[in-house]
Amino acid sequence: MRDAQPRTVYLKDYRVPDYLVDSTRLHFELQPKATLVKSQLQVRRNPEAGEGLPPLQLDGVELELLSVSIDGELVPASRYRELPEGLSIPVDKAEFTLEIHNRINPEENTSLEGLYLSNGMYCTQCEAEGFRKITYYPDRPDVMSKFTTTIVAPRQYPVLLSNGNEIERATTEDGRQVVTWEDPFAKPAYLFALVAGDLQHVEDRFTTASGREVKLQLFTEAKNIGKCEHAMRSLKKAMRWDEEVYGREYDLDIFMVVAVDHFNMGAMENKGLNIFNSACVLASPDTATDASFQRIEAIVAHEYFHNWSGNRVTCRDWFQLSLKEGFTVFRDAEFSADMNSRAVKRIEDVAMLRTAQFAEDAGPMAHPVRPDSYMEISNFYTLTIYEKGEEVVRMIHTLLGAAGFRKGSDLYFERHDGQAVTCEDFVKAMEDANGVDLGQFRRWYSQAGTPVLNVSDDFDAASGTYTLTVKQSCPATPGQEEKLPFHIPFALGLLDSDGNDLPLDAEGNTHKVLQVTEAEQQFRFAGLQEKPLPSLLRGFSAPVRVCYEYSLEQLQFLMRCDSDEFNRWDASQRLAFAALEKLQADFRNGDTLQLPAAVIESYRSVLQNRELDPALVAEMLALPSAQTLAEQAQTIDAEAIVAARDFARRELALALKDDLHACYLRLCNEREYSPSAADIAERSLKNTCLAYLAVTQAADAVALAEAQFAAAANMTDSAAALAALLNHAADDVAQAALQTFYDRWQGDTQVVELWFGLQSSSASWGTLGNVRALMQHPAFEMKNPNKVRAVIGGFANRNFTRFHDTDGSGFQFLAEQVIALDKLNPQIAARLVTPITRWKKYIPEMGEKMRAALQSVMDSGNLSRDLYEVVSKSLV
Ligand code: B3K
Ligand code: ZN
Repeated sequence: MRDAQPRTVYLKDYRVPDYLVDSTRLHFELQPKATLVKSQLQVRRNPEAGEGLPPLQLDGVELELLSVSIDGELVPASRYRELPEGLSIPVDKAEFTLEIHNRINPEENTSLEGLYLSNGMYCTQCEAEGFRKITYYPDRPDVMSKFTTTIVAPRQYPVLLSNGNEIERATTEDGRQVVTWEDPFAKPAYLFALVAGDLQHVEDRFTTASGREVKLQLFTEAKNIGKCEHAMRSLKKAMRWDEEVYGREYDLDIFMVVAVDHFNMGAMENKGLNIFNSACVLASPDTATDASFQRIEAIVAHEYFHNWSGNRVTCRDWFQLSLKEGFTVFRDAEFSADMNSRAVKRIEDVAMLRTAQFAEDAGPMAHPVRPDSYMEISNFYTLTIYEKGEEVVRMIHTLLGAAGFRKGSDLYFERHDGQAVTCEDFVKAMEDANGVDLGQFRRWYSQAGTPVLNVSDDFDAASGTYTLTVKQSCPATPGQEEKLPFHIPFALGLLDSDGNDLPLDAEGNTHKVLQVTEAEQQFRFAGLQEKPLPSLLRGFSAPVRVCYEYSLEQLQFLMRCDSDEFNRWDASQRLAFAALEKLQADFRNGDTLQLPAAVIESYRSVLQNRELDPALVAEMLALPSAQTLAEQAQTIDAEAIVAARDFARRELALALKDDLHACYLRLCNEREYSPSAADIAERSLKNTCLAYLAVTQAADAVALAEAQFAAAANMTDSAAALAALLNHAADDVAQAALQTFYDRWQGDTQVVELWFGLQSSSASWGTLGNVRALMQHPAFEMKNPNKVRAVIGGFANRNFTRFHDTDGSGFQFLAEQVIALDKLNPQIAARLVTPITRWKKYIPEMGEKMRAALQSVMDSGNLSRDLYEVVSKSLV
């Protein structure tokens, strides 16, 4: 647990490492409570670090030190110093072999960082600073070393894995297995991995573009062996895509993936041995929803892509995290767009960015894509680093074009292969390969906050000139009062009154990317017959908010005619947002709520549009989530948001009942399940219709949900029907469905997680009492992050209605759970506390209740560094 005031680490203090480690030999004797770790490091003074021989500083946390030797000589304990989080060893030569023996306790390790046990299987998680929980080491990404790993384990762990290639296998006299792995690529310790367990595997092969054969293996517990096919297929697609789009081939002879149940995040890109949260790799049609299928495809690809963007070229320090994460998310997003519907992928990503990343940017933990400081790096695996970081890379792609971007990425990989580098090196490679200046663009890396573009226009009929005035600003964020103007690629089109795109230049281009670089700028378009309608920020070409006064008619027109599918959706969101804002105001004033007929008719025409991709129709029909509305509000009045949204949803459902029903029936089919984009799109629209119909609570609508629940041949349909019943059927019907579902799936970990999540996130079913009861369920486990995320996270993040109950009980509940969790798993506790850190944005009576809950976390005392950082920064 933490010192009184945890230290803050600053980017400006970065120094190259004093010593380098040319090779690392690790030897593990696995025991649940007392694993013996022996490490042998070839250490060398870093010639770039200056003169003299300073003491060797090693990181180490929660380790039992047994011995230290240098060149075979035991160093007496009186010579070295044990520090609170490491070891300081005096050095008198520039090159030496350091040998350290220490013991660790994997069974007690509930932080899931370092070496730990998950369902009896040993596994590791070392990023960012978990290796120091395994042995003393210079645990920083700019120390890259060649690792050889020997694992000794009893027979009940027949599978013993580490990075690279297996080079030796033997049995000890007492019958234990000994396996040695060697990774030919130098890597930082955060990419080290070890797995030992009684696992089965599926195997496949991939032939690279240059004709090398790679063995692909996916390991899991025997009961899950039938759930590996989709991930394996996704892996092969990703390997091919990276060759075709980036010219990147895989570099080892074997690529392994292991599924584990206890995991803090989605997955980890350890060299040659990716470790996955089971929920992000295992799927079968009857147990996984479409969303899971797509998430698995994306995450398998993401981790695979890291082999180049992260492993071959890694980060110099953790301030550069977005170098690998932003770039790799961009790579996986483009991969998913190529494999599925591009527009729908973009809509999903932007909806998430706007809801969650914009909120982060406006909250107490706001930070730039390349932060300047942190207390605990685990707190910086954020939406800003990942998703806004992605947007920054995407903007470079937009500015340079696909071919220019590829030239830049080729140069980046060639120039920096085998190095630990910075975001600056990435931008420089892009500049050098294209002969462009991205000087001002770099502000995206250093300035936090979401820029706002205020757009107004004017048409001079006499000269046929249309003028757009764009003003940019960016709100203050912690530590950054004033912002300089950003370089914003602002894509747009202009529509004539027939809905056609107008030519925007002499070449007749109808799509243009304006370079917004000043605080205020004007752009002129000449030779127009009539005032055009602007379609702004097409494809969401920059992570900004655009304010432009569209009329209801103009939005309806864009929803119908815009050639940019993303902006059609965006117009639907603007239209819904305006309507919901009015309803919120009426609710607050005690006025009668009314949804204008014109709004209802816009939805009807979307629903009746048979030309559009059904997935796009589903996205356009869905009202912005309560979380999105909260993010967009000046001051959050949760009660008004819920009242307005529930009212609008019900009005739409009642008015469109017949269309919804017809659409639902049209999309029902008996086809065998496939996670293809076309089939997913149809299920998405069908289940959107079902959810709307259920809102009416009419007997025939509930019967429809019951029938779908009974007959569903895949998990997408089954879960959608169960959700509809939980939200809108009578309690006894919902209860019976829950029981049937549990009886059928209780043996399946992933489905039970889904079952938990559906309940805790249901506005009707997920009452605080029911959520507390779920935590008593035998399948709930506080030490398992997936269960915590499903039950507690489902309630706090996805059950807006109940979590924001006006008595504040939801906030107190969250505070209690966060305090309890912090003792087990600080990373998860620090993440889970987020909803109550945004208290300043709420109306005072609710904000105060949230703040009090947050204060009670602080007052509970002895917080982990992770939780302390978030809570202390949020109470300011
Ligand atoms: N790089 C890992 C994240 C590690 C998080 C450690 N707290 C997964 C990923 O982004 O691919
Ligand atoms: Zn990643």
